[in-house]
Amino acid sequence: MPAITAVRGRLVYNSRGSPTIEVDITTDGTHTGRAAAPSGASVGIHETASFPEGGVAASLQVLSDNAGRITGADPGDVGAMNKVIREIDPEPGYPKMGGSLAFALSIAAAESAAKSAGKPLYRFLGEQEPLASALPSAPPARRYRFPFPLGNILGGGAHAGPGTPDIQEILICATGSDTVQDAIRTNLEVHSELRRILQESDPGFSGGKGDEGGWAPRLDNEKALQAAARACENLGFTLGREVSLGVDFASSTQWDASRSRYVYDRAGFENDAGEQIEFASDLISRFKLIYAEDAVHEEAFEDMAQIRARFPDVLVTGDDLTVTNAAILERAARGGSCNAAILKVNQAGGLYDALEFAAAGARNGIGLVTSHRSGESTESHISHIGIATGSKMLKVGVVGGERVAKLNELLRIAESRDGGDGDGTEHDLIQGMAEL
Ligand code: 2PG
Ligand code: MG
Repeated sequence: MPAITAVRGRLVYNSRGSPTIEVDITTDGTHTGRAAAPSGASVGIHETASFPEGGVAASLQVLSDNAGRITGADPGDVGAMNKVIREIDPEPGYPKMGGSLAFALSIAAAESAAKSAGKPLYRFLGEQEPLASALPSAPPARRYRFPFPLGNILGGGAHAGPGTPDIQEILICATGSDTVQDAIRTNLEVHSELRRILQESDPGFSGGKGDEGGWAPRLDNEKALQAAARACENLGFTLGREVSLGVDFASSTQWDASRSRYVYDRAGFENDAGEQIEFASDLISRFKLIYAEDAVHEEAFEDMAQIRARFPDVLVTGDDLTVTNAAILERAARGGSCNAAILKVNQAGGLYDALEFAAAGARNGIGLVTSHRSGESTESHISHIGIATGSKMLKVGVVGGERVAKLNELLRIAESRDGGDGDGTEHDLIQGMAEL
């Protein structure tokens, strides 16, 4: 059994310049895994809080107080690691250590265990319970596929300043690509053509970007979507074929619960619950969206179900709605609220919680979209998590060092395609793109 021989934590900064926690875990004195926790700007009310009172310093104190429990533990079993973490902080939501420490500890442990086993991280994770037996093709017959990269090309809402659209993200996905290399290149081309269009229509456009590398122009929702569609068409693509657009409405940002209305400050209108369903449906139809995330606020399960019923071929996706919580996903599945859900490990806290969520998704036929946060590290564990969980898409942006790191990791993993990762077993072959 591999055993953790050293653990160390430190304060580092994320892509937004906010402090976060990084953890190093060494297995058998040799194999070190490292993970730094990301953080969101549009945070669901049911998400795990990142830090306890006292912030990063308080989490680091919990880590050093409990280093003795962590050393000696088996990092090769995500469930066993979860037990160790739960001994330190048994309450739901990690009130003592904070979700960020649970994230960094569990991912650093998994990386060091994968290294010590000589396996790529995606395969180490794909073999872990409760995920492995919930997937349609369990080991040893497992077929790993690449999720479609889904990237932010135009940002607004909580990710960009005044004058930008109210909706948070306009996303590109190269739905017609049959290789991950082509999908990444296509997303980059659209991002770049969109800049040209924005510059042409507003010579004063500074080239400014939002938190995730999408352009942040002074445009309303409608004009922003038109510009994104034009960028695709200028490159000779037909929307819904070679490429498709998606939107993260992040509607909880607009939702004013005291007045039961969605307030679109920047565009200057308001929607009641029914009008919001029509507003989102209209955009989905006119722009042939393949992907619609949080089109209504985080507690509007029935309104989401209406959108889901209208658009069976669209990935009607929960993010703030489902917050990487297996129990909430089961509820959403029972009510038909979504056919896809975002998986962000730090929304749940630890890796084991996220694997439980992925297993719940697989059992209920809910497609997964593994996702970055707007405040990111330069690491690329989520590229492996996306593959391991059989995600349909990997939402990681298009440009920016912390986003490209995830895409470049997909390119490295693709080198093992058709050749396996060297140990000659069948189940490690990467076979093409996910089914949308
Ligand atoms: C989202 C995410 C990532 P944040 O809402 O989906 O795109 O943003 O990390 O700010 O919650
Ligand atoms: Mg979202």
